[in-house]
Amino acid sequence: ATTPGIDAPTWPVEFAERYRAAGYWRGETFGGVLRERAAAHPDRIALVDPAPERRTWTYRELDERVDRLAAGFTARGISKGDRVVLQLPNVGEFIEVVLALLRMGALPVYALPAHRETEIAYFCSFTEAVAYVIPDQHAGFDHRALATRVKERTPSLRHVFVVGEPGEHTALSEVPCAVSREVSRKVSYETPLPLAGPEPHELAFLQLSGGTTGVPKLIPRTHDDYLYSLWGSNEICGVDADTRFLVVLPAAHNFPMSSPGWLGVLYAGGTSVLCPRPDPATAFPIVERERITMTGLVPPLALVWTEAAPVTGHDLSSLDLVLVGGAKYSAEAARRLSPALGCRLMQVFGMAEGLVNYTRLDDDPETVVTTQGRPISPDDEIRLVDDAGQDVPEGGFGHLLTRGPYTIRGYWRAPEHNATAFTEDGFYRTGDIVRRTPSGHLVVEGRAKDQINRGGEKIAPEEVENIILAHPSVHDVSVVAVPDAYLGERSLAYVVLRAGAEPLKPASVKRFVRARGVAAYKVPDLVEFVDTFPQTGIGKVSKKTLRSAAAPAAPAAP
Ligand code: J2J
Repeated sequence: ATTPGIDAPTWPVEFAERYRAAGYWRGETFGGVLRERAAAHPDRIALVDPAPERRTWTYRELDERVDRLAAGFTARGISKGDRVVLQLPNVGEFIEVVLALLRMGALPVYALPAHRETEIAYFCSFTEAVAYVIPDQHAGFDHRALATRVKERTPSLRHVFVVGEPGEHTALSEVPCAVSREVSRKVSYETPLPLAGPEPHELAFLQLSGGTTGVPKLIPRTHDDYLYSLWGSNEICGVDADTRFLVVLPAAHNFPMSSPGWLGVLYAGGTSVLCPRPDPATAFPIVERERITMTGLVPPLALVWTEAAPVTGHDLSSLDLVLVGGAKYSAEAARRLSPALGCRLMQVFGMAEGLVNYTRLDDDPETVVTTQGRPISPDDEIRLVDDAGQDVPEGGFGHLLTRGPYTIRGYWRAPEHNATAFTEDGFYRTGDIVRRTPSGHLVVEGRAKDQINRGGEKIAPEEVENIILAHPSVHDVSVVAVPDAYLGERSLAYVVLRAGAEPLKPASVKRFVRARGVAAYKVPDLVEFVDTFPQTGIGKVSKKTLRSAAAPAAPAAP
């Protein structure tokens, strides 16, 4: 059987058989991998949460803790296949909860710390989540009141678990189950709990897509396919038991989770260290103290680190490899990273839907700074096509289509969207415009999808447009990307006011978006009022024309 579980389109049988036969799908599960690593090297440190007080977990401790949490969740009626919306910053509890749910076969839905009521309510209702896990407060925001409101309007939501002071909800610290602790003391800790855990071909979690539509699509990943992307990444990046990886970006993002990320490091038996904030003032002392060897950054952060490293005086000599990806990294910036940080650079061009490309450790330096790498797998199929879907000549630009052993065949519960987001023969239309060098490396040249890449954070213009359209004075709106020296892109909302409406200020449009309860990075950076939009031949607003209209006037960030 190849059915990965509820409502997830999957690979045709002949592909699944091929991927197994080739050894990509090893028939492992996350729960099993953690157990095996704990048995093989129980006393190695798996995880460090350095703030506010340094906490560590050995592989044995992590495995036991995950068992107790899984048993506690089970005792509270959470079972295999249930969805649990997770919204935690980079704290040890995030890792514990993910691994506990994976062990049970319950499905984490990875919200980001920046998400607010609009996104959270949508994730909870669309996935019919039974539980929602939050911090009490984070970055000046109290998540408990939001959780109360979401719980009131979401019938499926039975539990809110809180890291810290629970208020009216349940403290996560009360969940671990004492009964299973007794069990695990009596028998050796290697003995699995009697959980109806998942099969390797079944769903592991729902990851968020960057999105181009009014609401984010959910990405169903299986144990088999995601684990392949992890060990495949480990081989390319040289991750092993001595790797000390710093999780700088939000741990729920696909990049710091899987490329090779904290899950890749766990697979290899190495150590992950959680960084509470990505700025050099927070991160550099942790790099120094924890002797960090590897990390992953988005381009704007890589710039900040490059500039800060020579002047802050921290000892970063343990750093061996920094991965940069998530948005286009300019060759000029890329050239400066290694000398400044005293480490090697690897570019990574990946996507939560699957395909991940890396430059290689033995690539010549020019390839590393000018390309975004080549795929993990020999069985990652790459097609570059023109607007009509015809293959472009070798070396030419094209729309990137891909299919392979860790690229999804469809979004979760989205048959209509899947009909256009995938070709009939199962290639995912990435929306990226790339070209391929003779060595097989991809160079990202642009984007055909309607999306803004704000320093690695993806914004779906349609989502923001729908919010602004709800403003009583607004007749029409179009949100586009404008170039930005630091973030790469920022967002600009062109607003057409209703005839006779009171004039609005840009700040009041931004305030309106913020008040609707969405992630702060989605609030338009710039707002301009116009009388009409440029039209295309077929009478639709031309985003391309709007973008080029905005480009010359766009002010550069500091
Ligand atoms: C240009 N554009 C890039 C790059 C991603 C590893 C690394 C990144 C992601 C990620 C990820 C880019 N240069 N180096 O999941 O595992 C843009 C492309 C792509 C989209 C995917 C991983 N690296 N991009 O960024 O799902 O447009 O994944 O299609 O967030 O980011 O976004 P996301």
